[in-house]
Amino acid sequence: MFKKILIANRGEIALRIIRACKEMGIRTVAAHSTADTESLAVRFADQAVCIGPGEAQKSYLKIPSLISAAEVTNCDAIHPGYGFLSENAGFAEVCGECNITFIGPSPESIRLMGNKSVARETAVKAGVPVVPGSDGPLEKEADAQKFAAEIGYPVILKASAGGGGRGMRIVHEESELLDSLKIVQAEAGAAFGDKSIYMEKYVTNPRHVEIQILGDKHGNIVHLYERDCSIQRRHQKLIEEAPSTILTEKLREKMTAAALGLAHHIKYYSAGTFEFLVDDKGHFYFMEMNTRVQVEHPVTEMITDVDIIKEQIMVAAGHPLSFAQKDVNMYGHSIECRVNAEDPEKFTPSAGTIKELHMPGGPGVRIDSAVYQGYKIPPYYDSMIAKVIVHAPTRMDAIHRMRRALGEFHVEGVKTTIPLLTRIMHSEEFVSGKVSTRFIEEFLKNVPPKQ
Ligand code: MV4
Repeated sequence: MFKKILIANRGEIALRIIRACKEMGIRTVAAHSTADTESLAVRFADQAVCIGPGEAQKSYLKIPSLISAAEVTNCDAIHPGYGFLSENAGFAEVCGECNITFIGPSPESIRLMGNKSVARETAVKAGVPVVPGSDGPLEKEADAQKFAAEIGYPVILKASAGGGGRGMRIVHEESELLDSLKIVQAEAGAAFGDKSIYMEKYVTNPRHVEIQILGDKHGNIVHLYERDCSIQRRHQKLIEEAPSTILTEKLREKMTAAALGLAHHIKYYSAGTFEFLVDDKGHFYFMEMNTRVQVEHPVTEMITDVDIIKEQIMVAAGHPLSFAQKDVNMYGHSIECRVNAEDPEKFTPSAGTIKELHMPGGPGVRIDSAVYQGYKIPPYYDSMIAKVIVHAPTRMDAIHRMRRALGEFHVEGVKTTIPLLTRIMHSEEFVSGKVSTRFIEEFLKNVPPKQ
């Protein structure tokens, strides 16, 4: 097993990894920016190394600084968390060359799934359903017109190097197609240095359902069921839950089998997530794969009792998974609310100092957070200050528990999304399980903001 792990991340996920390491008897080094000197990760890790200034480009994204930090502190592995370098194949490769284990999948898996067009073609080869669309990137304008006419409008243009909602555009009719193509190409070139674009039929009002998997380096792969992440705004998830209210047992079996098939096809190891769209007829389509641990992983931990971070560390060290598929059960219902420090109506960040803080507790409530009373939120990073995760026997019990937990959450000094989350937890739409990727848009339209 590893003796010491460098954590190449910050905030609640850095703390989550430190907690797993402590329980496993592994020492930790927090690599941090000057903006995070007062962070709980720095305080709770065994050691800390400053790797640069607040701007992520000069610290959390700076590969040479992270490798040096790992070398001078004698770390034998690096955990990248999510975001930052977690899906950077080059970083995973450099770690390997320096004899430091990257706690994640192989660089080849990251590269393969990082190109969304290649990921789509790979899914097709593995027999996993995808939305009708172009086989590979669009080469010529005429191809784009031909494909769109074949599959029918609306279509969606996506940058091969995009993902997570970045670099995509919906096209409603033929007259918009060529202009849209040029815009997405230019945007993709500027943002990713890769202008290649592919096309899909646009699925209206879908649900976002993802399947969590875990694989080891011996070819064992298990799934940990699904998460429904349909409640998002501008591709930022607000609420996640498991199980999904729209999966029948039959559909769940098909989707988990598809995820396992694709994972075996690419010889995947570590934690990973297959993202699917599900339409109102119960058809599901592979969208993309996330080759990292995700923000919303606690929802899965609550319903399965599997510690995803510990398993990720174990398999990175070459150990087999500690359990088999037959040992995994799903029980009860879990909901996660992301609490962001932002104006909940305008969704603009609200930086500042947390003057007063009380976080919820009690039965079935888990808080993943790295803030404390007196903490000054740095302006450089995302605005999430806590995740409130509940677990209860039924979905309605979980909703009651989340209402209770949000009611106990008290923050002063910064505006948060707690009032919006509370309103959603009390809304008929959420309670009835009729969520979709248009939920927030419709919700904010129908329910005027409280004065
Ligand atoms: C789509 C789609 C409809 N049709 N693809 C957004 C994130 C990225 N992973 C894929 N996304 C979408 N791809 C087709 N062919 C709609 C979305 C989408 C979406 C998906 C999940 C959750 C929220 C969303 C919000 C807008 C668009």
